[in-house]
Amino acid sequence: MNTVSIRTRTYLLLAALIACILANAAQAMIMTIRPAATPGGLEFNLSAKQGYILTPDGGAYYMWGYANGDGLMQYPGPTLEFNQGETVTIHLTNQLDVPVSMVFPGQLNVTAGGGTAGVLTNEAAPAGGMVSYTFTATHAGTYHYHSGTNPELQIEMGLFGAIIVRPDNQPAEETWAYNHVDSQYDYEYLFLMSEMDPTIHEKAECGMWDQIDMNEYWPVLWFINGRCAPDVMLPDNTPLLPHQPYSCRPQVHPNERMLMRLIGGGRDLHPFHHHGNNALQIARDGRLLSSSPALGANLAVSDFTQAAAPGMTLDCIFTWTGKGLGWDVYGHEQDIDNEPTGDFPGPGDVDHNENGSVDNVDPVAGEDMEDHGKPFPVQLPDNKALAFGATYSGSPFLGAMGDLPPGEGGMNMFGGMMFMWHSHNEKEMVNYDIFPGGLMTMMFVEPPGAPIGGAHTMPMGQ
Ligand SMILES: [Cu+2]
Repeated sequence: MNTVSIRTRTYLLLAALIACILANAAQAMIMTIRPAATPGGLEFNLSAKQGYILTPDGGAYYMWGYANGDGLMQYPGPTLEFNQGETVTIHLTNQLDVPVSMVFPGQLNVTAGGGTAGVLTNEAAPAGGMVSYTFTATHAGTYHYHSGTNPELQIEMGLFGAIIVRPDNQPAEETWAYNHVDSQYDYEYLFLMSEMDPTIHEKAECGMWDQIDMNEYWPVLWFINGRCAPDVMLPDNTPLLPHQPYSCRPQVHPNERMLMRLIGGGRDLHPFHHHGNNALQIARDGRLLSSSPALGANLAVSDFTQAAAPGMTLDCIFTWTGKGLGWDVYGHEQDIDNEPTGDFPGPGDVDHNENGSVDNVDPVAGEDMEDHGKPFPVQLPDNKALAFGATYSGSPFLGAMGDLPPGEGGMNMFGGMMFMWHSHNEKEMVNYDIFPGGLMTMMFVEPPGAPIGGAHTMPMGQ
C-alpha cells in the first residue's frame, strides 16, 4: 500500500460501471434506525443508560445516553428515521437512577403516556420506569430530540439525538430533503455538534451531585456525531468506539449535490466552516427557506460558515466543481504543451476539443469548464523538497496518483481532493488543548467513478 505509483484508471471505470448500475438508489450515508411500519405506525424502543465514551487524547468519560432497545448506550442517541405523515411512538425505558424523558422540538401535538408529569413532559422513573411518546410527523426535515428533564445537565451528559423525516412527495428516482426539487441531493451527511466539560462527568461518575455547578461549565472537548477528530473519520460502528457508532466522513463527486444536515446539539453555538466552496442553506429548523411552497428554497442563503445555535437545525446543499480555482483540476495539460500528469492519458481519456490529443474529459467529470486546460499556476517542487501527509495522492490533480516515497500516503486511494471542515470557533478544533482535533473532519471530493462510503475511506491496520 505504501509504494503508491502510477495506477491505471481501469478500476475507476469498473467502479463507474457499478455505480451506474446502482445509481438512482437512495444514497443514504447516514446510519439511522427505522422499525418496520405497522398499521398503528412506527414503534421505537429506546432506553436511557450509562456508559463511557473515548476521546482521541486518551480520555474515557462517563456518559448517559439513549440506546436502541437493549443495545449499548450511545453518544449521540440513535438517529431516528421516519416518513412524513407517519405516526410514531417512542417507548422509553429508564435504566438510570434519575428520572429522564424525551422532548421533540419541531414535532407537533406530541402526547406522553405513562410515567409522571415533569416540567416539560412526562418522565420515566429511575431504575426501570417507562414512558411513551406519540406524534405524527407532519413536516419533512432535520430535527433532534433530547431529554426534557433537568436538560442543562442531561444534555451535557449525552441524552440527545437526531431525527430525519423523509418527505412524502419526492420522485421515486430522486432523494429530496423537503418537498421541492431545490432540496434534491446525491449524498447526505449528518453533523450533530456538541461539546463537553469533563469535570461534570467526573463528578457525576462519583455521585458528587452537590459539587456540580452548571454555571462553571467550561467545555474542552468538541464533537461531531459524538466523536472528536480524527476519530470522526473511522468507519461507522467501528469496534474501537463501541458507544460512538456514528462517523462523519463526507465525500462527494464533482458537481454532485451533498446535503449537510447540521444540528446544534449542545449548549454553545458552533459556526461550522466548510472549506472548498460556499454551501446553500436551504432550510432552518425543519422548514424550507421559502416564501411560498411552489417557489422552493427561494429564500436560501449562500455562505461559507453555517452558524448552528443550540437547538437549531440547518440543511445546506454543497457542490464542488473547482470553479474559480484558476487551474484545471484534472491537469488536462496535454493541450497546452505540458507533460501529462499521473497516469494520463489513460483508457478513460477522450479528445474533448477534437484537436487530436486526448484531454481526459469525460461526460461525468463535473468540472467547471472555465479553467479547463489552464496549467497549474506554480511549478511543483520535487518530492525531495516536500513533506507528505497520509492523504496526499502524489498529485495535485483530481483522480491522478503520483509517485510517493516508500511509507508515504495510502489514505487517498483514488486521488481525491480533501478539504478541512471545522468549527470556525478555532478553539473548538482541539482535544483538551491538543490541536488538531475536536469539531473537525476532512471532506473528500472523489473523482468520478470512485466509490463513496465503505471501509476504503480510511484503511485500518495497514
Ligand atoms: Cu479552516
